[in-house]
Amino acid sequence: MAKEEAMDRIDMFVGGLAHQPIDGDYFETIDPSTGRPTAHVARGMAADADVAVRDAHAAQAAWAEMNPHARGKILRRVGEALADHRAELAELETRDIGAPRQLAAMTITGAAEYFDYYGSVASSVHGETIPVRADAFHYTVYEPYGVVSVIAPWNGPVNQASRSSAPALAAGNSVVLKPSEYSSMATVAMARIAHEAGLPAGVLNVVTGYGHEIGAAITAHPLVEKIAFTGSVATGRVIGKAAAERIVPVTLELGGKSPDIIFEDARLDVAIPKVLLGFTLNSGQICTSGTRILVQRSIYEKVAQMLVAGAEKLALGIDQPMPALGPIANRMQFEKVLSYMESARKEGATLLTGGGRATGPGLDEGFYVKPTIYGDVTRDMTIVREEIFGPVGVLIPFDTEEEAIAIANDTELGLAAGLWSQDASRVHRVARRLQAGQVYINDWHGQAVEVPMGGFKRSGIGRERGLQAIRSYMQTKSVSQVLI
Ligand code: TXE
Repeated sequence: MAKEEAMDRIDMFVGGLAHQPIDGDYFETIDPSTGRPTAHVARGMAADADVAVRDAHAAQAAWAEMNPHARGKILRRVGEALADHRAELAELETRDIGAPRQLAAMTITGAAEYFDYYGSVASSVHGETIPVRADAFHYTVYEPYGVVSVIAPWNGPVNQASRSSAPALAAGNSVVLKPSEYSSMATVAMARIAHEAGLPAGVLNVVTGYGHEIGAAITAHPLVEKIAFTGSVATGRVIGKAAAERIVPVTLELGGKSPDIIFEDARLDVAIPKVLLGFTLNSGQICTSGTRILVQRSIYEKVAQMLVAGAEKLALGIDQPMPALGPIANRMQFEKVLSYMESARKEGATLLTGGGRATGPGLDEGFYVKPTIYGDVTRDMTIVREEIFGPVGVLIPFDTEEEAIAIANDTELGLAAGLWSQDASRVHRVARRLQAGQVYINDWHGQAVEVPMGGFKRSGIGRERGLQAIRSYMQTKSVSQVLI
């Protein structure tokens, strides 16, 4: 069939080479902006995982022995190469997940920054000497674990894969990386580009396929010594159990239902566009999306009107400039978002704008939904409690600071939180009491590669980004000597 022949075939990338699945199976992926098949992706199984982990294991010792400055230099070159291939990678990312082209390009720049930053700090993270007694010498050395499995989600494939892989590699580990079955193309290309830029064969391998097949296999493999997972709470629990079974450390970066609190003294001209971006960027498919919007009652009506007006102006389509929304990244998630909208209707929330599938020229065949805002919600509604992972915000009024904090913390999740106020005491007083791994003040999505991120409560274990992340890919050895 002519259409079939035109589709890309995506193989894995193992030991510096394209790796075809041993069973010979491929599965079809769909371009969410058109609903049409876009590639055949290798369906890796346990035997492929075994090859990848063994190759990673074989390559790791020499990588770890390399002087950290030289290792860092290679990683910085990888960062440059990713930036140089930004257009190619962004195009694949748009086909993988429907990210608008401008946004896709920005996330690739972010991925390149991870390699640049961790390449720069590779030789600066080191142990210490510990004075105990005059006749003894104690020091610590930070050593890599060995092979790290990185399991990535589909909402920002190359960026999230880089967020875990770059510090793991900088620490001297080798990596077996599994992208989501919905978004493999750009990640495989990234590994090839990294290899061409000088990363030795076997140091970064990409295996593709389903989570319960090759994902489970790279989690359970006896040569894997650390796991880094980004994804849903439910799958995080499965990975955590698998890690416990083998007693290997695990970083879990899971979901969120983050509160964004607007106090009556907020600068609304600055706040409104950022609050909107907070729950609509990447069509709301960001773990740190600010989806519970708490508004002080005196400004509630005004804020609701401004947000609705802003949401109604947002353009949809992959070729539209930022802050446009692309489609939802895959059919499963598209149906999930629509089902949350249905639950909102059944449970009696008031639809202020949006709701349902977005249609129009260029949109009808893709998985587009309208940016959506609900009012009159109660704290027990499904859309208030669960992560939707779509461009859906709920408005919740509050009267006092105390009440805002109580509502904000009334969730099992604790990834991010934010507040808008010009009161310099209040912002830090409230920030201290918010149960979240990161707090934005007069900003949203204001993260940086140098600043740790991760979850309180059920939003995860451990931290990505910053120096804390590179340390989490190293284990401490204490050496003690008596001076005889
Ligand atoms: O995630 P999964 P899904 C949330 C979001 C979304 C929901 C489900 O709410 O609706 O998760 O998305 C791999 N062993 N987030 O189903 O299952 C899988 O192949 C090993 C939040 O896509 O968590 C993929 O590579 N691996 C989030 C990765 O896990 C397994 C980002 C994530 O898939 C596995 C994405 C197994 N048994 C979704 N099962 C965030 N926090 O950013 C699956 N996988």
